[in-house]
Amino acid sequence: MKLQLVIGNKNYSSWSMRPWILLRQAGVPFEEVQLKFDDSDGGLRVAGIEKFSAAGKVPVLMIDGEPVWDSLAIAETVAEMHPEKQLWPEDPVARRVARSVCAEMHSGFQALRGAMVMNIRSKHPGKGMTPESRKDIDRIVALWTDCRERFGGAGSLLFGRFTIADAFYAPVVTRFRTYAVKLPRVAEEYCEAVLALSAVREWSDAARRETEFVAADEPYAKG
Ligand SMILES: N[C@@H](CCC(=O)N[C@@H](CS)C(=O)NCC(=O)O)C(=O)O
Repeated sequence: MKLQLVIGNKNYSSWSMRPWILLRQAGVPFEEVQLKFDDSDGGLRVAGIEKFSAAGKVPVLMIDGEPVWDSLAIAETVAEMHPEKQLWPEDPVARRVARSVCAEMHSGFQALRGAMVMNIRSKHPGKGMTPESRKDIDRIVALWTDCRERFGGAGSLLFGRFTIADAFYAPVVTRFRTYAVKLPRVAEEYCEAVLALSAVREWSDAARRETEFVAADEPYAKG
């Protein structure tokens, strides 16, 4: 089967980062197709996406030319294609919690996502800390702490070894670095573990090398 993952700018596209980290960290071979964000007409669009998906957003996983769109659908599809990689936790209770925390990430934390947009190559300490984003951060810290305490014993990630849940929270970890969010020890150690993943390092290094400036994703850039 031929897998192509269509992604956006590595510095900015948090949704693209999730399945890319998943595939790379799990050792699933794929071809990367990178499209760039275009905000020249005031909005944000992905130039060239219409060739891959009518939904108009990245990421898209092309499987033998057939699209799977939306990060959660891609993650479920990859897990189904590779049962041997155990991309969800093996234990049924842990697996239910892992699915729930991914769904919560996928549908929630709008305040954090809006006020602390992903921008891996930049540093904006203290920016974006509103009462609403604080509430999202507190919930994420509680959720990480619960996963680490109940299911994380066998390793340093949410469910011990690497799972889809870590891929889903990787862009939150990079945001916490960009905005220098102070965290309790368990959460800080979890961030260190995610940043040490080879796939996260590879993506972040590539993001830092990117030079495109997308104004729509740069609320804190000096004018
Ligand atoms: N729910 C989607 C969200 C995808 C999404 O919003 N992608 C952004 C880039 S990170 C995008 O393509 N934006 C361009 C647009 O909305 O036209 C997912 O989980 O994949």
